[in-house]
Amino acid sequence: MSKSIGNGVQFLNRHLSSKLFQDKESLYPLLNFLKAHNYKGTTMMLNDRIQSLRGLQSALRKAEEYLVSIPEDTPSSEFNHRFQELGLEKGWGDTAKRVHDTIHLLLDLLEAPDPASLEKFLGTIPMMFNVVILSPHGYFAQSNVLGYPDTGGQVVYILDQVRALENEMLLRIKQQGLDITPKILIVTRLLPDAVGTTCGQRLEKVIGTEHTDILRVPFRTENGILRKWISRFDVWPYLETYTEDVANELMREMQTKPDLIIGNYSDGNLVATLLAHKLGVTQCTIAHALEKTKYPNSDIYLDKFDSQYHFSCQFTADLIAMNHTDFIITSTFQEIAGSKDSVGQYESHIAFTLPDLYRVVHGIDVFDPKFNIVSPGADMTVYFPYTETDKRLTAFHSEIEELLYSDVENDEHKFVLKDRNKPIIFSMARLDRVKNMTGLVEMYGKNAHLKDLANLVIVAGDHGKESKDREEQAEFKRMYSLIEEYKLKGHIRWISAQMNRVRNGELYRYICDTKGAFVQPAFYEAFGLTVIEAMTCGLPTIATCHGGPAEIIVNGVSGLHIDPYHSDKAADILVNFFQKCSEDPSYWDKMSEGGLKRIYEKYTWKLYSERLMTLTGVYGFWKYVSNLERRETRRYLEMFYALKYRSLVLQFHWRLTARTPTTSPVQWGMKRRIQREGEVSAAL
Ligand code: UDP
Ligand code: LCN
Repeated sequence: MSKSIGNGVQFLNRHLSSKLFQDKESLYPLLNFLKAHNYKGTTMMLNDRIQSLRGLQSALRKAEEYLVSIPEDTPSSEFNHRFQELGLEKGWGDTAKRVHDTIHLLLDLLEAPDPASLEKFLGTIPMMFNVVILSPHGYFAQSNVLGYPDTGGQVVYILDQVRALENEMLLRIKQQGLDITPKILIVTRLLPDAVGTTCGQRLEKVIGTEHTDILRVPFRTENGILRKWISRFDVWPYLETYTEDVANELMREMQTKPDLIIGNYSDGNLVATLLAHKLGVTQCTIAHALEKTKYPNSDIYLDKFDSQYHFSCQFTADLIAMNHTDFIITSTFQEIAGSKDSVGQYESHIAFTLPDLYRVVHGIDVFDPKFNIVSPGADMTVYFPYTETDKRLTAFHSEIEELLYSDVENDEHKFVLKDRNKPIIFSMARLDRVKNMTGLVEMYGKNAHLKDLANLVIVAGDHGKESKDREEQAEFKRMYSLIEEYKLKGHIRWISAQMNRVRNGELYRYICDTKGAFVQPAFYEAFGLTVIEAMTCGLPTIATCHGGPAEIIVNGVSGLHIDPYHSDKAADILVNFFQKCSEDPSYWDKMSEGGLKRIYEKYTWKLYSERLMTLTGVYGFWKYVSNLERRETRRYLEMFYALKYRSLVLQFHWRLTARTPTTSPVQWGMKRRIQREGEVSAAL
């Protein structure tokens, strides 16, 4: 049923528990799974003393008998020895009570498997100590990068995700009664030309964590290391060699195979696929934004797009990754299956044609149980409601006032607002065409009434240096010409990308003080972290109806929707909002409170990390028991990668080098492997 889409783990649990229920024999995979469990060679859960289901049941009963005879809070270290003789190793819990609960769950499962107990049990057993998170394209760093081309929500998402995940991992390891130090590595590209960022540093500790680092590995070619930043659309020729280098660096840093590999965006998902395939590790993919839906008709007009965007490589990589992965996390339902008026990002990969290249007839199944909606949140220490006055960062107010209102024009801000008393329409995004910041300026400029009611403040691009990004350059020009055309001086403030997140948090709240609103006008927004941030600060949010915000916001309850393709109507919605607020100030409060309520219900990192741990347990088990069934798909994907993806990357490289007879990074990588290993198939 379509309402089950994105609830894969629930379906899987039902399926698995009914399979386990078939007969006694079908419980053996569970027994073998628990026996195979180990960390760096040390057995956990069950040891060799347990050889049969009957043996397992009897050991569990004996353990239960013992546990009821001792105080609940007895540390498991006091009876580990005794349990080892029964066949039970560490991992069941840290106290008698917890060990008892886990044993009880397993006994229940052995008697009558049911989906809820299975999920709970698989979520409880220790399975996640070493995690690799891939996000190859730069800039990935903790400061001075946000707002740069290609550098936005994905970086924020991952940095928040690892903090939440590390906490949850530490908590569970403690509760499992284990003494293991977890490790999370975010793997990205090392950029020797790091332009004032830390992107040239091999290893960087993630602030606010104990066991998480950013590991940077460079893109390498026959001619040495690639020094400069390149657009995310141009990374394809480097990824195969990159994967090999990453595999080596990982072994160096972790000294063991990771338990989970998470890919981010198309490039990270492809590298995750190659690595998970090579190492036999559970894989999770997070798309963030599938470009096919962001650029309308990019499939059918491939020839128009390909020279600039190389979508032939990207869409092929996406198909490979989404089919190879064990599970997919999405931020919303619409990302998978769209709505009644729009096609979902994954849904658009079911069937499509890349003219002269290939036709996809069964690209992905949106009903596949690998799909799970697990929504991110905003860091609540940075983004909190404007009403929490004692937490407010008032020390930033003079800087924020300078940013918004000073008479000076410099590299940080252009144009001056003439009336400080009006509410502010605020927007902040990378200066990508899809973000449609210029569209917002045009919409505002065209509507005299709106200009009367509110000021416009946008944060986008960098006035201080010329952008290397093609789209950004074009948007810069258009922005200046619109400001001129609609005579917006005095009404608009155009601020350069703002990289201080903590101050940005206070900026959203400062806009609340003006009784303003956050407007997100994108033609398509895959999810939209700025929407979440604004709502978490209590700033009423008016956002695009194309993509994530359509689901994040319930129109009229937790914010408002606008359609950027109907900009006159969108401007009227804004006019209406500010008019209503001036007639009845409680309307502003209603939108602010509605937004906050929505956030607390659905968009927090705590909910996210609990879910991710459970998914890793269930899909790890599923991978173990279903290995055979998936062999055919894997062979097909290997073929698709070797015959299609590689040849597309080669063509891209030839275009790049204007058909000069240089060796492409792919050919070079292959040549090296052939020399070393004596066979081509080693590539995968
Ligand atoms: N951001 C920022 N400064 C800027 C522009 C963006 O800090 O000048 C942050 C913003 O607060 C958000 C992220 O970058 O956390 C953008 O994420 P979103 O999901 O809105 O868009 P993306 O850039 O990922 O497409
Ligand atoms: C990429 C995007 O384009 C945004 O819509 C998302 O919010 C961001 O990644 C985080 O997933």
